[in-house]
Amino acid sequence: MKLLKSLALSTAVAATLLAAPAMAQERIALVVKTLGNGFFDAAAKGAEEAAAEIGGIEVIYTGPTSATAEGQIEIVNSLIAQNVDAIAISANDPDALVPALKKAMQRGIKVLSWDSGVAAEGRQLHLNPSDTDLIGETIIKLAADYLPDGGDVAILSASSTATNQNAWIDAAKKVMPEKFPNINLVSVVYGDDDSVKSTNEAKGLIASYPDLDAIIAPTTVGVVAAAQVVTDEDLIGKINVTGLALPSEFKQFIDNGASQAVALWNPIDLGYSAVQLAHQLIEGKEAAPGATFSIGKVGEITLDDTNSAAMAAPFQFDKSNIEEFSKIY
Ligand code: RAM
Repeated sequence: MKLLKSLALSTAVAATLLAAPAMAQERIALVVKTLGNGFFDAAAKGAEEAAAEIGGIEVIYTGPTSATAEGQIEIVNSLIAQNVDAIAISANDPDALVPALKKAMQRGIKVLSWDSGVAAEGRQLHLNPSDTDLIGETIIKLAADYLPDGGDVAILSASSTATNQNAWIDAAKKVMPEKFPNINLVSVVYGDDDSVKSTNEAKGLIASYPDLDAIIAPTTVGVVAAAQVVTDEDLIGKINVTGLALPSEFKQFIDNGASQAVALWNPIDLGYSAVQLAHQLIEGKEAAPGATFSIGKVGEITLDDTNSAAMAAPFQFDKSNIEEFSKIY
């Protein structure tokens, strides 16, 4: 009997020990520009996939209700208080987050930015979705492809401090004179990745520029708002809406003709890669120029001299393939 009891006990102990590795040992916070954005929800799905694949990881998916640096600073401070193991952030501002993120790093928390970067002193590494110059060229080309004789285009961006959109817009402006000399950029406005503000900004552009041929929105929130305005104002066929769009949210505007084509990378893979990178930093891998990191099923990246790297080239979506991609993200 005694033997049986101790056998039962040791079996219970063994079971607990076996179960232990499945318990979360690493807590990785995925901090996004704003909650309620389908792009970030897709990234969070990928983050969970990576956590399940690696094992022993808890993903804390969080972000402010509007796309501001202030909201993100509050969140970062609370993550420091919770002593998470890593913070992976898509930043609303390259500089404003630096002091809070530096504090996190001083406390031993690993910090990386992804999607929208923070300045180099505020993070250990940054993961771009794609090459910045390539995205800049892509967003102009998407409009130019349907304007053989040239024309007037306007950009409806996210927030005016968003690192990623600002870098893409700069890259677009840089490539225009040489590669798209007959495309005229008349205005850049900011919808803050907020549907209502983006809708109002799109309406404002249309009212101010009656000859506008295309609206380019390099934001998944802005592009939907602009296409809805063009649809509602009966401007399909006159103004082509394009930019970076999530196929599941945007398919209806390819179907109704408000847009000819848009582009994006895989947001699920982006969130997945962010967690893969955070995990390796937690495990002690050093981020330094030239270092190669594995990003699991997505492949591998090598850090450049600013400790940044890019994931993959954007895909283009049009009538021929948006249906298929809309089922994925
Ligand atoms: C919005 C966000 C995000 C950007 C995409 C394309 O969802 O601004 O940062 O990468 O659009």
